[in-house]
Amino acid sequence: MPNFEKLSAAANIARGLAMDAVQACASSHLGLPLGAAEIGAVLYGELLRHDPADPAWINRDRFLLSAGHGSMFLYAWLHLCGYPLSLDEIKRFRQWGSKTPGHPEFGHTPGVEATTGPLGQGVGNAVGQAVAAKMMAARFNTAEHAIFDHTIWALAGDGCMQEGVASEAGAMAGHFKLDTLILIYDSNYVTLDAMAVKSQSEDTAKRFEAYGYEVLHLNKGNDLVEVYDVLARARASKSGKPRFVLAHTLIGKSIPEVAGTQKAHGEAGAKFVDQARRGLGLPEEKFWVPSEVKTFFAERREVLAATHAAWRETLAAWRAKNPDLSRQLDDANSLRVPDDLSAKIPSFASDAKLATRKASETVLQVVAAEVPYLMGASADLYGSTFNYIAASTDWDEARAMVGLDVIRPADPEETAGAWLAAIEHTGGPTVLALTRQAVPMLPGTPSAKGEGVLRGGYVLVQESAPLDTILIATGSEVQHAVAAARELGPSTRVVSFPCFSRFERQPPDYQESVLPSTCDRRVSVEAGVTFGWRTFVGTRGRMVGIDRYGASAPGNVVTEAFGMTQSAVGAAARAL
Ligand SMILES: Cc1ncc(C[n+]2csc(CCOP(=O)(O)OP(=O)(O)O)c2C)c(N)n1
Ligand SMILES: [Mg+2]
Repeated sequence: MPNFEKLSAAANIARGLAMDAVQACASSHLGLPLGAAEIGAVLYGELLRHDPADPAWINRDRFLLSAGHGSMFLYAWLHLCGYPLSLDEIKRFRQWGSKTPGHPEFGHTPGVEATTGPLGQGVGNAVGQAVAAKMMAARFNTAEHAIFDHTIWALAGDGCMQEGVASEAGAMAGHFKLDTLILIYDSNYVTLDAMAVKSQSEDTAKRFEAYGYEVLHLNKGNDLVEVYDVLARARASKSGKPRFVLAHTLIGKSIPEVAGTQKAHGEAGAKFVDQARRGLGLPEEKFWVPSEVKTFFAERREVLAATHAAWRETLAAWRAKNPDLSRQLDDANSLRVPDDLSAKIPSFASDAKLATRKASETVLQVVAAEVPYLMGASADLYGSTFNYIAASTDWDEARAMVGLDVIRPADPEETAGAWLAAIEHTGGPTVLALTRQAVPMLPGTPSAKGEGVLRGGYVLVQESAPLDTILIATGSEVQHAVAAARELGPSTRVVSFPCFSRFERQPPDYQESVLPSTCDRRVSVEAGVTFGWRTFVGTRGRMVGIDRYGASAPGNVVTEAFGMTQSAVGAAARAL
């Protein structure tokens, strides 16, 4: 049995930290940290099997705060339970350069398992992590050794439950029986502007039951004994289903002037904090953590460290018995890509005329076999996209997202290069924008094209007379640029430009060698909005694109009607 007295003290200290931090910066959200303090105490004080001394322990339980606006909940508990997040960082809540930004950022703060803030998204992240947890157990556990048995916990609020993404991901977790997931719904009857009843009347627990969850009711979400009882049952359940805990809490608890109302959601309660702190028995000293709470968590850390050490022994025994699996685990963990991956990709006939989607299918079979940790998904479109990972048709919008590489290859060999680029890029996600239209094989060797894709843009057709005009294109439009260059004459260069962001990461002299600043007669061509192209064509340049919404017709009719043709590119170049 947990020591409820100590947990209760910890809950109130976490409340104090949230009050002091929000009061100090005069902004943010007090409602959730105060309302869910008992849930935090039971998780961080008792149930989570993690190791604050090693936030990267691979078999740790993960906790995701989907309701990211309540970030002080997370920071207070991470600090108290001993993650490397100092009290100074709590004092610098929401300040420039601190480890405690307004919304939790993955990779920035130790112990934060996902970037959250857009409501509902954390549920999506949690489902993804629950998939990964299932996959790790299925791939690596043996009858003798279970090295992966962690749980993904997520805390989501009313707003999260209203978001489509939470329903979509949530339903998927039910369908796939992701029993690695425990989703706690902080149902506190309040959203931002109003009482929740103004905007929702569904029976959310029934909805998740219908998705295939085991539903547990936590009626008194501020009663430590009941919180522990229900969450421990959720953890121990062998139902084989994800668990949905319907928890009722009092938003803003401990600030009576606002508790239970929408005024509790944000920082409005901050002006009553001095009185509220006295009500909790906190001393005048702000950001106060008493030694009994420090000792409680220090002792807890010892228990967790011992659990972690025992796991390490199991891991060592597992490694000794399963050298192949052991190697695979290390490869997956370091996202290793075999050195000879590109050599294994079959070459395409030089006269091939193939949709890049089709070429991608061929490449993907090799990549999936060689990179076993690759996980695939298809938006019920496998039969038309020929891949596990659905292609985006909105690549021009995706390009605007910071940290996302969008690659739009032009022919089968560029498609192979695009896959290699995506697989070797571990610094962020990559979108491959593939076409259903058959495209011809472009001039150039496979290695030049592969290398060119890695660089984001490259000279596909070199001019054979002093440079006069540069045509820059991506994807299925590169063929039109190549044809137009033939017609325009030997002073025309064609640049294939599959990935803006990769090109922008190249050294300036490489960029200059592809797009010399001395040549300002430039035309871009791409069957998408022209947004973003001005940077590369310059003020004098022209852009051939489609600045309107779509239309339906056979491919050749659409490209003709939208002017995605050799003659349109030629005309734009002549008009410069
Ligand atoms: C997708 C999205 N829409 C709107 C917001 C703005 N927003 C932040 S918190 C919030 C209300 C959330 O209500 P609830 O989840 O019940 O949180 P509580 O008030 O209980 O803390 C809103 C609308 C957001 N962060 N994300
Ligand atoms: Mg709410």
